[in-house]
Amino acid sequence: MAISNDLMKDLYARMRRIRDFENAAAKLFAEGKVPGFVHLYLGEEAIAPAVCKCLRDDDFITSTHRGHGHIIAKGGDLNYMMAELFARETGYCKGKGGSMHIADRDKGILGANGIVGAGHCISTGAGLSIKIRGTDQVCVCFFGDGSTNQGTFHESLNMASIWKLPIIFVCENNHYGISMSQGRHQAIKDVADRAAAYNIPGVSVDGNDPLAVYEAAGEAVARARAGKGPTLIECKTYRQHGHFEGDPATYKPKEEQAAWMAKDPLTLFAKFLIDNSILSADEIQAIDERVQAEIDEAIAFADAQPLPTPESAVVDVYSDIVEEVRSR
Ligand SMILES: Cc1ncc(C[n+]2csc(CCOP(=O)(O)OP(=O)(O)O)c2C)c(N)n1
Ligand SMILES: [Mg+2]
Repeated sequence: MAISNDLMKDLYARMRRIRDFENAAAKLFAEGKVPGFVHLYLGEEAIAPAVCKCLRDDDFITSTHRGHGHIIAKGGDLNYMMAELFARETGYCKGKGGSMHIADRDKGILGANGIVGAGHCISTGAGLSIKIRGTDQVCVCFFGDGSTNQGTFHESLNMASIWKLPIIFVCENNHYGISMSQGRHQAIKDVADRAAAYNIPGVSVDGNDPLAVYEAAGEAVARARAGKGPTLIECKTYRQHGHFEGDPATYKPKEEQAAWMAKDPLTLFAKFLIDNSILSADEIQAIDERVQAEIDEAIAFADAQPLPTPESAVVDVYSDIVEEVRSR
């Protein structure tokens, strides 16, 4: 698939936006400005932007506990995201959900999720809804290597395969589930091998190379839109920080960390763009400065927002549908 220079520039900007948002979140968490748990996408920035570049606005994504990158890549609003991290009234969940529950239905973002493996089922539901409604939308399901040991993964791939649902299952294999390395939690090296059990295509790509991810995702999206069913894409990558902010990650071998840091997706892609005369170093710097200004603005916005009132703790406790049924 041809990849234009404009697309590559936009990919870089999206990756940079995630990198800067996450670095800011790490700093703000350390300063005590962000309550609750924060799981960062640092090191995995090549994946969600490349996949979401293949999507339309009316397509869906499901996310995980490590969701900031997915949400930013699908066009989530940085101000409302940051306000949610600050637990403020104007945040995406009115300050009640925090990092792990950000959703934006208008943008097809069906939600980050603290329940490992829940996204597989939500995507399968979204895929079934698309099929029943007869549209040509697709749904991307982002998930980690650890979650592929959950029953939900196997049940969802089975149903998606037999019903030919328009889903792209994107495994972000960062080689860890919390502190447990992939070699200790499953007896396979390539998660993509699991596609064979469900008779769907399974591909394994370098998850630190946005162009490789874009290529695989483009094919899978076209297949899903054409009614040919789901694909499993495994993106090999690495979680540069601990499982959550505050986890010192002493279980990660130093050589392993160093080897993956040398494959940092932002550094490599910037070098690729410069080496191939797609962007100059000055143009990269201009993008970096523009993105940093966006992040600074989001932090200033969040900081200026009010905290939720104590009374609001009992509002929106049930979903709209429950309220609606009750009022009948
Ligand atoms: C159903 C469920 N079981 C266990 C947990 C605890 N837990 C949180 S994250 C995690 C590991 C997830 O690993 P992976 O799917 O590889 O995602 P990663 O954190 O590496 O992105 C676990 C076991 C949970 N949140 N939900
Ligand atoms: Mg993992």
